[in-house]
Amino acid sequence: MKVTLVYPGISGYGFNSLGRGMDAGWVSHGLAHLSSAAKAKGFEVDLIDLRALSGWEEFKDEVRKREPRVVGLTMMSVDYNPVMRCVDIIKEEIDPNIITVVGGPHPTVALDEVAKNHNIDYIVIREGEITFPKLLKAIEEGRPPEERVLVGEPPDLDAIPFPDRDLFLNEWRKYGYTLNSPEVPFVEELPPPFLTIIAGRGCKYNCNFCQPAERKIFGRKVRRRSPQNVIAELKLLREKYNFASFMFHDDCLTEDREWVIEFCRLYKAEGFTQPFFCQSRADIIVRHEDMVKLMVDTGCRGMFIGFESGSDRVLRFLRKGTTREINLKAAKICKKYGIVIWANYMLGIPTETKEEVMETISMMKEIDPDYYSPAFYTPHPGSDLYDYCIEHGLSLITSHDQYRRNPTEMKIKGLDYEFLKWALEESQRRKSWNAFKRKVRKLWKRYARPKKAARKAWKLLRELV
Ligand code: B12
Ligand code: SF4
Repeated sequence: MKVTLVYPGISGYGFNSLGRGMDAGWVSHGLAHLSSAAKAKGFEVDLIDLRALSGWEEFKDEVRKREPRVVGLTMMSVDYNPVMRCVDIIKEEIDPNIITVVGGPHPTVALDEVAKNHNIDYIVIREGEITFPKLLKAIEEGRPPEERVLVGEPPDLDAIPFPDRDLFLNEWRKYGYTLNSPEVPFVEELPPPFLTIIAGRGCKYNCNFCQPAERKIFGRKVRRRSPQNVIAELKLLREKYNFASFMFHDDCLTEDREWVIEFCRLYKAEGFTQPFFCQSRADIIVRHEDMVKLMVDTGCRGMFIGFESGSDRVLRFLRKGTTREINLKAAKICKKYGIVIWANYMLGIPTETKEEVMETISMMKEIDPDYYSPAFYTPHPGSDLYDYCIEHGLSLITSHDQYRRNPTEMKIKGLDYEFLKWALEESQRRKSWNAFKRKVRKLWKRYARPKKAARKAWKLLRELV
């Protein structure tokens, strides 16, 4: 039976956006897992990636050409509009007999809203690797389930097939994706061929701008693949793509110290030297400096860290479990071991005062990260802070397209966004001395000749004083 999966991620860059880094050049592990699970049960699976298309007419042509029996669509909150448009087109303009199935974070956290669209035949909440192939089988055998909402069974992560990256690569190649890399690299420290990998699901922390969404999708207990299973996938990926770097997508890879230590041991033992990035938390970095050092010795080149705010009151409000001091200490440790810092932080958090925003600015100046990733706080459905914003009438969001953590739109009522725009710029302005040090380091790298780099640095210093 023919199954077409749809990746709808066009809310950021729109159609024709394939290959533009992060949002438009990475695979969806959710769909890649559904694909391998369905293929393992004998189904024929292909993909329509809206990012590769020129517009809705091409989407219609593609669906007609592929003649699927079932179309499966994944959906974050931000994907709501394109997904609704897809199912309406499929049912109303192409063939009402095609069976439509949606799943992913948004149907899981906002089921009632999604269920309103009767062009959706089935909604799978939570995880799909077991339930989706079962549903396909039932449809194939002519005994489709009567209930419309199916609760996905959580799979044993070591028992499911590895994600089907070819689902994306083969499709992208038809649209001229020529990069010899499974996914699009995004920082100079991670050279191509680059790819992303996931070692586990869920997060044990309780930040109010994120939870309980993660728990609703993946359950209360974090599940991690065994280090052996991840290494086995990496070995396969090395053979297949000869990758030069990769990144872990896990919400917080470092939360399980024993896991990290064993992974590092195996990574080295298997002869891997490729650099990688992962996501971590400031408190973990401070608590486990020895683990951080081990990770660096193994190949970890950078960490995504959610510093969020420079105000202790705001960090408490966010239930972040860290403090400004911990944030600063973590940054110091990263610098000590040469870990590149990708700093996530937010401005415009409900209840935040201008003084507290200034504290975030001063913290960012001290942290002096390699990459700034600021956001105007966005209330994401499924999180407690979203509910707070709704209860207090604070959300300015009028379309699902706005559920992005971008720093360009007003999201919360009553805040001075002119000030926040200034704060955004100011938070990314480095102290002169830090800027100088960075330039010298860059020159050093570029010229790799001490005398020439020193001459340029001297010139720079004279300009500075
Ligand atoms: C990697 C990641 C990204 C990457 C890559 C996204 C991609 N191409 O898939 C990048 C950085 C691009 C990204 C961007 C964003 N992300 Co993001 N991301 C993640 C992260 C960390 C991992 C996603 C993942 O692969 N999970 C593992 C897979 C296996 O799980 P899954 O995708 O949920 O799929 C399973 C089930 O949901 C279900 N399922 C999913 N789809 C379908 C479809 C069918 C038919 C069925 C049956 C089942 C099913 O089965 C799958 C297998 O079990 C998650 C958090 C998390 N741990 O999941 C956040 C997360 C999904 N992102 C989130 C957000 C908010 C965003 C952004 C809006 C942030 C922003 N920058 O503004 C953007 C939007 C991007 C877009 N669509 O335009 C939120 C979504 C919350 C919500 N209410 O929608 C999450 C949950 C993080 C959080 N806790 O807040 N993201
Ligand atoms: S923000 Fe990060 S650390 Fe906090 S609960 Fe969400 S995934 Fe976990």
